[in-house]
Amino acid sequence: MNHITACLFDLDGVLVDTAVYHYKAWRQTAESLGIDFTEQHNERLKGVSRRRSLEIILEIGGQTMPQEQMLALCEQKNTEYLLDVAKMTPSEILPGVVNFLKELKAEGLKIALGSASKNAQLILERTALLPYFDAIIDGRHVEKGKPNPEVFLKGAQALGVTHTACVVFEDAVAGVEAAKNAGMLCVGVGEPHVLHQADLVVKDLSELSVERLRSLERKN
Ligand code: B16
Ligand code: MG
Repeated sequence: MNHITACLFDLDGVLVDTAVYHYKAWRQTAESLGIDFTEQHNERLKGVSRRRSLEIILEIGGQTMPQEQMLALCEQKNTEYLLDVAKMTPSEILPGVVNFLKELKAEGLKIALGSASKNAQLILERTALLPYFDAIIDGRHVEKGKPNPEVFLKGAQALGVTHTACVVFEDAVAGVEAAKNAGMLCVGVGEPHVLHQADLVVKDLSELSVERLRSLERKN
């Protein structure tokens, strides 16, 4: 294992949590189709692209529809979702995030975003997190969703580092798989029994420090 010089962060569930806004907007879409979409169903959408999210909702309702209508519904959902994103402030940043990003910067580590969201840049702007990032790879730049490693490999490339110099921070099972498929170290943010493929699992970023990353590097 190389010396860690770069950190790749997932956005939703790691730096901020907009799952409740996604849920509100998707529930409206589902209701308009007569589909009962519960909070438990919403768990299946975490880390998944907008398009795939709609496919899952249709699967839940046992429905199919033409591509054009799917595109229109994705647009409509996104318009609703953006009404809530527009109201976001730095108060919605998850615990420990700002301190950890500041420490990484101070220690000279590079920082990139690796998110499925096409709204990632806007969310980073609303929460004042954008200045910490050296590169942003998001839903606008990738063709294959997680667990495909594309988003993290492109992140490493944008930072000019090799995959073995990267550690990924992820809250979704598909995201942890994407990191491992990229041959990178992965810190899971959430429950150890769910994110068991990660090299280390924390509740939130307040449990992390550069020293903890160094000890992870020594173990691998
Ligand atoms: P958008 P992440 C993901 O963000 C969310 O977890 C997921 O629920 C959402 O469907 C996806 O972004 C696409 O978002 O509709 O804004 O393009 O966890 O990869 O940062
Ligand atoms: Mg996530």
